[in-house]
Amino acid sequence: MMEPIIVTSALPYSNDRPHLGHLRSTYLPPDVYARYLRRAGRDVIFICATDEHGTPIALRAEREKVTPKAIADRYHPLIKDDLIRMGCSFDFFSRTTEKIHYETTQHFFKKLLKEGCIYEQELEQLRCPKCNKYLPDRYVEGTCPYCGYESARGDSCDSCGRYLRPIDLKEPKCAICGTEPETSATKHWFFKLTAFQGQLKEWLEKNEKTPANVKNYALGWISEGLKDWCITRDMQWGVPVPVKGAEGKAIYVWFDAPIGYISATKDYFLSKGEPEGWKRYWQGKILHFIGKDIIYHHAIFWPALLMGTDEYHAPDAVIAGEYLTLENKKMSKSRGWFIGIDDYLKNFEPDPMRYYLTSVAPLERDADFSVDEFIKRYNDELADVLGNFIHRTLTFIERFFSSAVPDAKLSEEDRDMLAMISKTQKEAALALESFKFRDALMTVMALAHEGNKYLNNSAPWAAIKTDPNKAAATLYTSAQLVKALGSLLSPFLPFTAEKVWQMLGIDHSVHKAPWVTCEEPLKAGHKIGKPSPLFKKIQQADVSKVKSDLIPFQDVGPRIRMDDFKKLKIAIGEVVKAEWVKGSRGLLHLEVDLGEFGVRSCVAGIAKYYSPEELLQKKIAVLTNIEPTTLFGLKSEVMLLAAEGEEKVSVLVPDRGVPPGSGVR
Ligand code: B3M
Ligand code: ZN
Repeated sequence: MMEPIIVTSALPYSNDRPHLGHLRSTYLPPDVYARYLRRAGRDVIFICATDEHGTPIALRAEREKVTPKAIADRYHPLIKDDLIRMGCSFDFFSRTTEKIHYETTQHFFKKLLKEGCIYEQELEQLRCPKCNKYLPDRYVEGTCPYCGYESARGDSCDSCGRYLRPIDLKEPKCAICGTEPETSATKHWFFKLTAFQGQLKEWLEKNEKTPANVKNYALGWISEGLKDWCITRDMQWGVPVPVKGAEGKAIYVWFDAPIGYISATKDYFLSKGEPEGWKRYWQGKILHFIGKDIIYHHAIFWPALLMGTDEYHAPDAVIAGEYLTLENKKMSKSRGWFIGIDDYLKNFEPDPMRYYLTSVAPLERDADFSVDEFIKRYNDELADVLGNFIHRTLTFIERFFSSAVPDAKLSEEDRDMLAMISKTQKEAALALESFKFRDALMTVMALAHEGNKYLNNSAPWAAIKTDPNKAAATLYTSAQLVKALGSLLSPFLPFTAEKVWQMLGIDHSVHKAPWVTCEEPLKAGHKIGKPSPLFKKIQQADVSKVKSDLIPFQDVGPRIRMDDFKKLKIAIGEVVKAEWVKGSRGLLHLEVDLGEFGVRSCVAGIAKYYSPEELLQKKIAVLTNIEPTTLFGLKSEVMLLAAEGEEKVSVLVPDRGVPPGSGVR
């Protein structure tokens, strides 16, 4: 019997929608892989779920004053929908708040306890005296002890990528109220990670499928020495710890999340009415696709848990996608510098992005998304090569041969061209089997390039008049190439591939056809469907629209609400008195007439740019509800607003005559 294979992608936290970085590292590669395996006739399932526990969700809930479950309920369908619309062909997409997940996680915990892999220990924890609660993981923010980054969180540092504990942070603060926490001892449960060092090392060294980036990181950590791992937290939200004396504690999210791979598989088979069906997959090949920031969790923690239970075997491969930058800058959700999948799909089809993200770089290298490069690849490769070849072939067959694949005597050149199909198929399959998705796609695209060249050289539009057999042979051959391209591109460009097969008049889905089908020729006389262009070229005139559709504002910082903007009371005032502030370096003292709000005093650091005379009688914009201060003994009640150019500074002057006191909105 064929070996069952389970493919998973990392479970997204259900507190935010996915963006292109997630797609590139975590969701697209396993989708391409699973799509290929299905067509290669393998017994594969592709499983995912939302990761609904932990401080990321609890904190967000706390800030919004709703329950964590409400946050999870809101994001689960959005995340699932974004990924599915992008073509991710999950067999099942579950949630870690399902009952089956709680049962499975608690079973794991109890089994590991029984096997002697879990022990209890008192531990110093941070506690917020004001919120009156313990502060696990992201409930604490502070300075990273390793790199000095000031916004490190209690579970990791975004700057140096290190795994942290709340007590490691320097200058810790409660993430909810900013209070400096106290320490207090509580009881916790630890997983004996240290006991698995040897086994993990052996597993990694022998593991042939796991790519080098993951292996090297993980072996490095093992050689530095592992520490036992605290797997419980003082918080309500999470899977309850299934032992006495653990009231008020939950299992740590990184203990339960990967177990979600198993419970989601169970959930899938429960939904099919085959409650035992999941087992064979977890006895078969296990392949996890993840982002590089969670290699530790998947190449150290998770395999050790699996080994410890004695019921499972460690994964056969952990494949980590590296980062994607946006226009060469790190993506950042908080600064608004990212492209959400949902935003992308508002204006574009999924396949061009799938093409770009797969072709731009191998998975184990960092890559950049640049709009210029996206347009270039779209136009030069998808439109000019692939789309053009397919469209010309089909329209010539329609025009010259009444939409029937012509019958012809083939030349050696035609046969050489046809031979490339089988070669391409084998090469692409080999690359796909070893997760070299870019190589596989490039191999298939090379076939399109060759086809395009062949069509140009054979010029059937001319040959039809002088040598009809040659035109027929060219188009017969080209039709086979089109069919093969549709077939071989199906893992990468699933929507396009289906359209190609439809236009060829093939009556079944390309996704259900065996992978080697591309080698079966369409018969002479086969009627094709109606051709239509696959990719409309992006014209020069549309480039700026594409840019504004895709690229977010540069670093505008966190968005504010209208309500917050309205708190700023800005008004126009006339400068009725202006003088230098004696003893200061750059200050002017102004008196500003604000009409019905009276004449107000303003001390402004603008003396380097304006003399008192220049400002006198000017109408300028000031913020009137700033906290008053005193500078050099002078009261400053309003704040002058000015534009800061690179070299010049300019006060803001209304363009038309408005009376002093006019509000600015
Ligand atoms: N939710 C972290 C992340 O989204 C986490 C992955 C869980 S995989 C078991 O990056
Ligand atoms: Zn607090």
